[in-house]
Amino acid sequence: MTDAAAGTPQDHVDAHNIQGDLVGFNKDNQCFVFLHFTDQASARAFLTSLEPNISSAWEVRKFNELYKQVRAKRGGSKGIIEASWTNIAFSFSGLQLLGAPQAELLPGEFRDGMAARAGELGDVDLSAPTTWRAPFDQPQQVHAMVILASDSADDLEKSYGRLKESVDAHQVTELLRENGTVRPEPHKGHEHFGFKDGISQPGVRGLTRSSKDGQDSIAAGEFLIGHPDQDGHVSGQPPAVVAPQPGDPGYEQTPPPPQPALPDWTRDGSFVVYRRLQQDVGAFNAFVAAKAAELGTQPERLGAKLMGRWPSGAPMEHVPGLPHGVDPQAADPSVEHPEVRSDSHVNSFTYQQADADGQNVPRAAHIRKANPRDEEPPGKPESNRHRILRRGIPYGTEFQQTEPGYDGQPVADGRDRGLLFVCYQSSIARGFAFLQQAWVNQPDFPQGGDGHDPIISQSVPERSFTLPGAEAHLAMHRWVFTTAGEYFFSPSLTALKVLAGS
Ligand code: N7H
Repeated sequence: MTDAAAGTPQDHVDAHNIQGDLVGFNKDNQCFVFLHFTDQASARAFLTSLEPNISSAWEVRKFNELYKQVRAKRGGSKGIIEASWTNIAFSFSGLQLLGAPQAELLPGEFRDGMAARAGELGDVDLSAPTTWRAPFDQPQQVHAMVILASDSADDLEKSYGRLKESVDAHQVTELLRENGTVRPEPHKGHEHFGFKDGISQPGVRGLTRSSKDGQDSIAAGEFLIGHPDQDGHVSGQPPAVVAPQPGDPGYEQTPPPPQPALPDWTRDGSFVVYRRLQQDVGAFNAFVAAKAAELGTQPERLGAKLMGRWPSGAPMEHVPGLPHGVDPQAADPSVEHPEVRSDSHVNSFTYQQADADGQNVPRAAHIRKANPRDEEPPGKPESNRHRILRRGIPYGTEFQQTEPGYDGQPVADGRDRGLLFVCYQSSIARGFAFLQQAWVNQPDFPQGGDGHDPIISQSVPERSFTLPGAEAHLAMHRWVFTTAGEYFFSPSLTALKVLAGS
């Protein structure tokens, strides 16, 4: 296993100054509380009261390491050591109200917000912002998102109670509370479609260790402002402009306007995408069952082809150490070989050498679209310029086998379930928005006719998916709908003091 936290002196990241969810709260219970501030003075007073409770990346990382050690020593996981965490992030309107210096220099997509960029994300018709849950149908209202996370539901309520006291004492309005919980056993760690999630995460050089073999250690500047990125360029700084010379292409043209540097206080901060994604489990299951019967295959195998992993999380690609006779795309290899789900195997695969044509993992499968790894195009260096840190959690009730699909109709709370998707990156344009627009929603990425991401692509009512081997092109409906979302900024702990005016 690699020690990615080590890095070189240039990779040093001050974990005490970074909010903790960037390294991953990993809690069974979380809530997202969306706030509206009345005026600058009361917003700053609220922030001053909250600031001592904000958990740093150092605390969360230390706790997570200790938790792992204690669990390995004692076995089992329940109740060994526990902690509750609090973080806060702001929308552009929230930063403006707080009087954040030079806020106008923040990137355009962040200033506009997710709803205003719905067209480029494919959030139209059933995913259009006009259909989003309040208050996200009026996005300027949402000034801040507080994230609370605890091991137990009781502890989460205690944290929420403390937050509520502070909210009420400072004339802050709570607009909405969204609750996320991991699914009950035996589905813990699995999303509502039944797949194990949270397996493949990049390590952040200078901050987190890679916990699994085959997991890339990515430059901190891909996730945090003010650090070298994968190309060695400091995130948030304008790219070096090389003046064109006579004879260079474009010499006669007017050069593009220089890109300003982000304000100093953004250093050690990160942009956060919050997206409430509703999952129509009935429709997904019905599609997989009907298509599998048509193609003469097992529903579980077809579902795994759409995802790129088996529901257990086992890879569909062959991984080192798996016996040669085993074909991981024919049946879940972890049934016979549970070790394939261990840290040394579960993420240890690439695509280009062994599976360029997608016979094992189709090129449009969710995990391959969202992270093509070494696949050409786009190639590993380019793939690694579009990595995100996923920190989401499921919401909603358990699906009952007798439930029908949503059929485009509004869904009552008892049947509303999905993912509170959260991800961190130093540039939303290059991170989440790029993935959604340029790869996931594009049927010709990575190659002509590969199809749409069957899980999260938006925009088109009829989507297609090319299944090599079966030589089938599957027409798919949509099973994931955007029902709310916003872009936020998670400032450093030092910047929180600046924003609080202290
Ligand atoms: Fe996805 N799911 O639970 O079914 N995702 N995702 N995702 N996703 C992944 O490898 C899922 C969403 C990525 O490095 C797994 O950790 C669902 C969005 C990326 O190999 C599973 C939803 C975006 C990866 C799911 C959803 C991404 C990934 C396999 C929405 C970004 C890592 C487990 C309802 C735009 C790929 C794992 C890699 C993996 C699910 C949303 C991105 C099971 C249900 C919006 C980068």
